[in-house]
Amino acid sequence: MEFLTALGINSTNTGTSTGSTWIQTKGENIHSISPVDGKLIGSVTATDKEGYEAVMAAASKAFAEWRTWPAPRRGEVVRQIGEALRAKKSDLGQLVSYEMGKSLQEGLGEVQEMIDICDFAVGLSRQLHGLTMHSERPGHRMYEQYHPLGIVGIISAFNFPVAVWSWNTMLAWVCGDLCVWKPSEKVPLCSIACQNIINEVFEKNGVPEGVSCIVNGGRELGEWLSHDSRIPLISATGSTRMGKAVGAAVGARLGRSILELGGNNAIIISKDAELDMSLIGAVFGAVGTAGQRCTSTRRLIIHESVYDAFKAKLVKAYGQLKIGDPLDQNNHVGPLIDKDAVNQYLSSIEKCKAEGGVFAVEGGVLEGDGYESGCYVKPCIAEVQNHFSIVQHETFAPILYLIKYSNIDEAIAYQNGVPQGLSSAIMTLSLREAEQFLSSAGSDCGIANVNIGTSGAEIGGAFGGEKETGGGRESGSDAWKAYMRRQTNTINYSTKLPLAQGIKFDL
Ligand code: UN1
Repeated sequence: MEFLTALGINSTNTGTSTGSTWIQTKGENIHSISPVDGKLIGSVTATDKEGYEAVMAAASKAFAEWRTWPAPRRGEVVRQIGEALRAKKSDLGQLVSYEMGKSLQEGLGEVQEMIDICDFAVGLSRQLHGLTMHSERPGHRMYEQYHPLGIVGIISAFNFPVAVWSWNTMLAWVCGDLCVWKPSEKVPLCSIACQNIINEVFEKNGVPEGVSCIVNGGRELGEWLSHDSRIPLISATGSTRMGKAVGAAVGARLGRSILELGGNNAIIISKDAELDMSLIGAVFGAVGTAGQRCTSTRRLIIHESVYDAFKAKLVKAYGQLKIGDPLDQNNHVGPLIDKDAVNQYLSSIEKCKAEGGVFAVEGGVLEGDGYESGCYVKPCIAEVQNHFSIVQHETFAPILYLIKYSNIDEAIAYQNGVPQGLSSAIMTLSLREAEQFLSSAGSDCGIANVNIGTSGAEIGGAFGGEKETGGGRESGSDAWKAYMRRQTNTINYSTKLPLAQGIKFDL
C-alpha cells in the first residue's frame, strides 16, 4: 500500500488538526475498515471537547489575518493546492477507492473534480464581484461588496470523501473563510491525506494556522458544530434525516446552512430516445459508486412502446457487469461501504417484493473468493409502481426501479412525484419533449439534463436540489455567494445630506 505512505498516513494520526498542528485528544479510536477486503487500514482518535475548543480558537484567531489577504493571493494558494493534487492524483485516487470502495476510475475522477474546483476557485478569486447601483440622491454613489464570513463548518458524507470537502473549502478559502471539516466517520483517513497535502502548500505560503481544520467523530460532533454560534455557515452533505437535524439546529440560532441531501433521481426514457446511448447513462448512473451517489439513478421512467426492448438491453448489460475489487480496473462495481449498507439493501429488496415489485434482475450478497468483506452485492432491477413507499425512499445501493408510462405529462408527474429533488434527466431526440422537461412546468429538480444521465455533474454549475434535498447549492456558478456576507454601501460626496424617500428633516 505505497499510496498510504505517500499520503503520510501512519499509526500516529490523530483526528484533530488546526493545520500543521495535530492535536492529541482523549477521544475513542475511529477505525477505518476497507470495504474492499475487510481489513483495518488505520485509525484516528476522535475529537474531544478540548480538541474541539482548540480548533475553534485557532480558526477564530486565523480569521483576523486571513480576511486581510487579497483574494487573488488566497487564490494563488489554491492554485498551488491544485498543482499538489495533480501530483498526488494517483495516490489519493487509490486511497479513495480503497477506503470508500468506489472503482479506481471513479476515485481518480473524484480527485479530478477537486483539481477542477481549484482551477475554478483561482479564477473566482478575481471575480468576487458585487453590483453598483444608481442612487436616487444627487452626489451619492451606491454599490455592494462581498466580505469573508468567518468559519465554515463542513460535514461531508462517506460517498464522496474528498471532492465535496474541496467544493466547499476551495470556494471558502478564496472568499477569505476558515474551514472546519468533519468527514464521515466511515472514511477518516481521506481527511488526513487531504490535510497533509494542504499543509505542505500552506507552509510554503505562510498561511496562518487555523485556516484548514479537521475534527473527526460521529453525530455528537455534528451537533457541536450545528449549535456553535461561532460558525456562521454550516455546509452539510448526507441523508435527509441528518440534514433536518442540522438545518433545525443552525436555523434555531439564525445561522446559515447549505444542505445537500438525498436524491431519488430518475431518467425518462422517451419513445424518441436513442436507446444504446440511454443504456450507458442508465447503467452507469445506477451502478456507478455501487449506487451510493446522491445523484445515482434510482428510477427509469420508460415509455410503453420501448419498455420491453429497453428492459431487455438492461438485463443483458447487467449480466455483463463485473463485481469485485474496485482497484482492479476490470471490475465495474465495487462493494457497498459496510455491512449496515448491505442490510439496508437487503431490506429494501424485501420491502419492494412485499409491495408487489417484480425483479427483472435479482439481487443478493456475493460470497467466496474476493468477497470476504461481505460488502459486495449484485446490482438489481425491479419493475414497480412509482407510488410504492420503497420507491419513494432513497436506498443508497444499486437497486434500479423501472416504471412504465404512456405520455410525457405522466412521465414528468412520476419524475416529480417523490419527496426529493436533486437530479433528473430525459433521453429524447424530440425537441418538444426536451423543452417541456426543462420548462417551469417540467422537472422540479436542481439538476435537469437532456441526453445525459443523472450522475456525474461538472463542477462549473451550482450543485444541489429542491424539496427534501435541502435547497443548498455548492460548487460552481454563483454558489460562492453563500460563503460571503454581502454589504450595501452608500457614499455621499455632496455638500448636503438629503434623506432617501424625499423625507424632510430640518433642524
Ligand atoms: C454526491 O453524491 O454527493 O454529480 C456528489 C456527481 C458528482 C458529485 C456527487 N459530481 O455525481
